[in-house]
Amino acid sequence: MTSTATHMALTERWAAHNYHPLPVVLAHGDGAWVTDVEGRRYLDCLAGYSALNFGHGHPRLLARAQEQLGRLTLTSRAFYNDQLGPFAEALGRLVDKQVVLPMNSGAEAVETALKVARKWGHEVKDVTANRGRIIVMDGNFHGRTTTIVGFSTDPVARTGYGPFTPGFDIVPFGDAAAIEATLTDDTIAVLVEPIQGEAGVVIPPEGYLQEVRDLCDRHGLLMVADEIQSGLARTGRTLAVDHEAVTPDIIILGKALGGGILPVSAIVADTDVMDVITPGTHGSTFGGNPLAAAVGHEVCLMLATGEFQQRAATLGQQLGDGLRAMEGTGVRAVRQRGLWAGIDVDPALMTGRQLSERLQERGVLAKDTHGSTIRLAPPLVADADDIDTLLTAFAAALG
Ligand code: IF1
Repeated sequence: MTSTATHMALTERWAAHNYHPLPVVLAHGDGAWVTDVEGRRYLDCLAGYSALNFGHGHPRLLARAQEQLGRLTLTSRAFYNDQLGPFAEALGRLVDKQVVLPMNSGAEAVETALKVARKWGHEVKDVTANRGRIIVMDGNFHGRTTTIVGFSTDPVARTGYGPFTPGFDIVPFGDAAAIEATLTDDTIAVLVEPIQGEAGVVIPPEGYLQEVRDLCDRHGLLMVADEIQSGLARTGRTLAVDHEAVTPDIIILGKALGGGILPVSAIVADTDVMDVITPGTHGSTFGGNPLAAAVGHEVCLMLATGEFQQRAATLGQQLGDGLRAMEGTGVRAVRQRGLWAGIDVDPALMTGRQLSERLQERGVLAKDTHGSTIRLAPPLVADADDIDTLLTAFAAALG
């Protein structure tokens, strides 16, 4: 069966569940652009949900991966490999943390952060074993495991998957006082996306992250930042928390850490937190494998120059200015930080899904988050002409 026929068969199956992926079958990627099986080119403004910050097939990342493919790709955690050390050192230096615990998917890294926080709560904060509680945010998205969807506030993500893991309290995002009002003696951590991606690039009030940091210090809680989507230059800084100069206790990374080539995730922290994980009490088959470590190392070296952070800031300003100029003509709200934007369009005009279809017709691939909100996240290797192309297509799609 051809790939298109397979796609059509899947599309029919999914349609029965009212799930309709965009009718496009991609075959080739090149920088910020992709080509479908019919040879049509699109500007990729989903970018793997920010896993493709460096674009499709970045030559430096491909070269590093291809070199490592021929050397050593997997050893298991029982044996050390010569790529893991340089990766951990470069990542720790990039985000100013002492210890790196490498995993594979983002959800695995989030689960690892939850385990570390719980063990820290019991062994360091002296909360009774199995009673530690973690505060999470309304509108959160941290992955798809049953523990994680158990504290989701999206019925689509969680319905039918119970029973769920206990020990989580949900508060409104952006409201530090709500955290203060909810915490108890058993609270051990606050888990927050510095900017909520799936919720529609929701940026909290200025100073919120500092307020969370301060209340965690006051109450002896761990501040855990999920930077899987917001991190690694997407918002114009290495991490989204850098916009407030806030230092979380645990930083969760993924997506772009794998260079758009393979799954690489990690949690980073200092020894006072990470040392609760003793050798052999956590791990995974592929976590820290030499191929992932080689690519992750190259990603960290590329981010160390600040080039991609600057690109995201400059191109993001161009994107944001262009989108804000459309406010009042179909655009109701624009939330933008770096090369990452959430746009609410007038529901009377069209849904986010309809807008993504109209953008596809005009050579731009993007994905709605919900209702009449669409997220734009081009690869950071896009250029000013690409952003102009995007803005022109966006204005035409609204017309
Ligand atoms: C899907 C959403 C985005 C994430 C944050 C952890 C993870 C994600 C902040 C888990 C993953 C992906 C998952 C993918 C679609 C996409 C997504 F729509 F689901 F919510 F980006 F917004 N923390 N997000 O954004 O990482 O295990 O996937 O590697 O599941 O539909 P993962």
